[in-house]
Amino acid sequence: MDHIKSNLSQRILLFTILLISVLSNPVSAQEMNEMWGKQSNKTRLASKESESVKLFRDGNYGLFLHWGLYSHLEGKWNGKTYYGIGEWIMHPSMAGIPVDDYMASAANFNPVNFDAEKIVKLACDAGMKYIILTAKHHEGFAMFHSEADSFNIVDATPFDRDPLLELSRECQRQGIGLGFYYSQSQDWTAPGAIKGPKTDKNGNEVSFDDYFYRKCLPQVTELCTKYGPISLIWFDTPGNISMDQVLELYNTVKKYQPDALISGRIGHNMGDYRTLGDMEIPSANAEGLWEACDVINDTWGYNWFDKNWKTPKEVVTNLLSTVARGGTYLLNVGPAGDGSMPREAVYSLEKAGEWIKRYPQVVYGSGASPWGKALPWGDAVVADSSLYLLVFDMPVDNTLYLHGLKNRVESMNLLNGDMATPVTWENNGDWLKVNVPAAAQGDDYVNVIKVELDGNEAKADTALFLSPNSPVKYGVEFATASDSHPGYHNWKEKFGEWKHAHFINKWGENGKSTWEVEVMEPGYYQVELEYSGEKRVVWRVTLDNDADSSFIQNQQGALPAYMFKPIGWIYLPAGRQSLSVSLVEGNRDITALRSIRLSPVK
Ligand code: JFZ
Repeated sequence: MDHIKSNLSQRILLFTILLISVLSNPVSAQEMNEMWGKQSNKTRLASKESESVKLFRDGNYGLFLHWGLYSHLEGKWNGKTYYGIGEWIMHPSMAGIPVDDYMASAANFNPVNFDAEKIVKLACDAGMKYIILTAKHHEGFAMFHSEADSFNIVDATPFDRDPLLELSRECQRQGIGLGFYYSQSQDWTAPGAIKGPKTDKNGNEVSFDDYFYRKCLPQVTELCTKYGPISLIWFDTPGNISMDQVLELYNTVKKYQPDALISGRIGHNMGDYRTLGDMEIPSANAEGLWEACDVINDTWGYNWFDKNWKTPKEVVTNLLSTVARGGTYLLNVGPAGDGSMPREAVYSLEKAGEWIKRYPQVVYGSGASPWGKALPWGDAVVADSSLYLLVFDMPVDNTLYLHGLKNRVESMNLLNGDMATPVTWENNGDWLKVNVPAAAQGDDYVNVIKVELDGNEAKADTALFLSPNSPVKYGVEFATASDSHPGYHNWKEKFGEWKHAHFINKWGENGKSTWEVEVMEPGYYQVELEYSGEKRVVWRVTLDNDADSSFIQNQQGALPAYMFKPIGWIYLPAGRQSLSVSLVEGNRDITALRSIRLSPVK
């Protein structure tokens, strides 16, 4: 992701140049910088809160549709299957389809089963509040009738309909928001664009400006003027597009659609909200307006072979985890080449939607957990002065432990639609023991317990805590690293399927990773470490605050992929403990520690 992180001094220089050059623009680079600089974007947008902001911030759940010419190729070219993200099939890292061949394949694209009414109804039934459709992806094919460029679904295929027109009408009729994805820099079939042909049809050299002013800007203008009110434009992969051009794009959208939000991937840190790395839900609460974008299987664009669907429960828990961190969940489904929605995706979305209809208060307009991170057995959100406990994995004894809630509890109820079953609880110093009724062991994906508080905003001590009846896992992002190197990386396993990890490597002589944890019940805890590396390593886990500095130490294998390995039992007394992990033997450079898991020994 180095291309995204711009070097500070370069940016200062750019700002200076742009201050002079763009003063005539409705939004100047300076204003942009101020917007993104000191204030969080939440503060900025709160002052002129638009419908789109409300939709995004309170709706909390949207449908992403990657649908294009690639969908009808469904991961296959000339009889060979390319396993990876479907919308990249043309790219040299996949099938490497020549521009002319790819463009010619449009003659066979005829998505006669596209049914905007059905798709919008599905999104509504699923509990989603807006839809974002790929108007043009990296391969340059427009899914709308574009006057600016004839490589589009109306002019280049036998399908004589404009899906964006149909979708925009249905979104308005059924009352949900609509946004468009537009690849502003990469266009693999447009001369001059990033990764596009270097010359035009006549062999003349063309520049990015040619592409930008002849195709990109006119098409974005079309999107903003031909389809009624839109909530959002989802720009992506800015590459090295200039700040001037980003401003032009930004101002063009705002000129015609002042209410529309613009994704952070427009470039140069502009845009109205942040999109996190693909397929990533952060582990700690994040401020401001942001979105996690996820996929219901492993590919954005449809592939015939990808049947790795997220279950309804996974959809629900991913959505809730995102909301509990303070974000909005955008979930992608790739419609097939005939325009239909994959049946399994429909199944998961509808089932998840039925759950959401029973518990709308924990999804819409609800806010982040006061604990700042996931809880051992699930998560928490707040809404209108109540706290909601979301139980993803109910402990076998139906008992939940919570540490550090600062508010007095007035009442607790296990919810199910309109039904509420009273829940009892016990206070024990900083700990709260919640006795969940057996009714919770039904077939619901997530149990919801409403906790009425003393009327004050929910506050909690954000210290890590160990549950006496369920395992907990804490990543190194919640630890302090000393004489070692904390880092974060993304990598692809299958092509285009991103994984993310915080890690600690480069272990010095005194290198360690230290977690401070609250222990309620003294006793033995099984310690497992998640790490990657090579050959063999020896780890030590020390109880720092113990007078005898008790520790456990053992050798384990190390592999290039992150894996959990058991280290042993450690005895933990009650109260605040400091646990340090250090590398005793092994490759000090590459051994990368990712997390610790502590399971009470019963
Ligand atoms: C991009 C596209 O290339 C991809 O095809 C899909 O549309 C996806 C939603 O977005 O891929 C990215 C862009 C940014 C990151 C990762 C994948 N990122 O910042 O981690």
